[in-house]
Amino acid sequence: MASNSQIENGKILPTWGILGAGAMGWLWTYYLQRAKIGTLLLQRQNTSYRECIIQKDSIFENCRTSAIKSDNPCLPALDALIIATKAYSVRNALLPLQEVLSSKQIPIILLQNGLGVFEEVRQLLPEQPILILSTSNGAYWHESAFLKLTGIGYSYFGTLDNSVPDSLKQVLLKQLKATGLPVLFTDNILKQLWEKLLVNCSINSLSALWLCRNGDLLDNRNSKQIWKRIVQEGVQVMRLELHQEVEPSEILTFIEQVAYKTSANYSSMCEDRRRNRPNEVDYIQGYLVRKAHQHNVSVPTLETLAELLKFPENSSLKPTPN
Ligand code: KPL
Repeated sequence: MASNSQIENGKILPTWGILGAGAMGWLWTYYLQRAKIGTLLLQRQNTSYRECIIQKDSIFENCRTSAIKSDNPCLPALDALIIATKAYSVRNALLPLQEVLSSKQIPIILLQNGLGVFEEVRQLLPEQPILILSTSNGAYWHESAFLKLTGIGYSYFGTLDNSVPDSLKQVLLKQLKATGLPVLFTDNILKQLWEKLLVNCSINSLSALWLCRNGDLLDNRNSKQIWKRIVQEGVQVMRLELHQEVEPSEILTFIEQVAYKTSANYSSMCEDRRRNRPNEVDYIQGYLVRKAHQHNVSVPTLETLAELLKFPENSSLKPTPN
């Protein structure tokens, strides 16, 4: 079995795998390494390491991680595996790993925007400990040259079923907190995921359609009006899904806070549009619309957004790499 254990002062450091070398995959690689956690990037290429330049404030740092081809059957015993691919790629990215992950019972941590991925992964790996990390950290690729970290938000950590023993939750939480990023454990991660879903429905939709930074939406009368409609529609579905009261004004304030904290950021959906790449509409706006239909709730604004955001299917532009 290939070993990737890193040793410091005679102590074996924990090692986390990262599947997906996009902005969020590198952001967590960078912060985990700062917490003295070894990282192993699972990738399509066959190289033994990968590098990336990270800009934080005005400082540039080189981040280097060990790497392995993701279908390598000799995957070392990882302490956890962060899945940082786009929501629509998770299933296919996990397929070659299905056997090794379930035989070693490696805990999986999902980072995706939107909802619906947990159920897909649970179907693939019925016994696996699966956790969710819902974050509002901002990061984007600056002219494909380096990754710019643009804002720190709270990350909520939890699970949607009882597949994870408390002791394991505590160990993973401690390691996540060691990154210095604000990470909170929650017993109600579904509420956080719905709040984030409405943030993504609001910020990502408009920034992708108008090709602007998150912060540009803040002083814009049109965006405020549309956000109100999104929240009014979304909250009705959210209440029915969570069986609990939800205050629209609190969600609106949260959306504004995230837009403010990540004002320099291009949202992930805006980035996808700029590169003419597929986006996560089916897991964000589309998910909400599907749930609304199940509950017979009318969501005309969200339906229109879900249709407008069908990129690149409706575009004649050619995709550009990264
Ligand atoms: O989740 C995001 C995204 O871009 O997908 C936010 C929090 C809106 C940051 O841009």
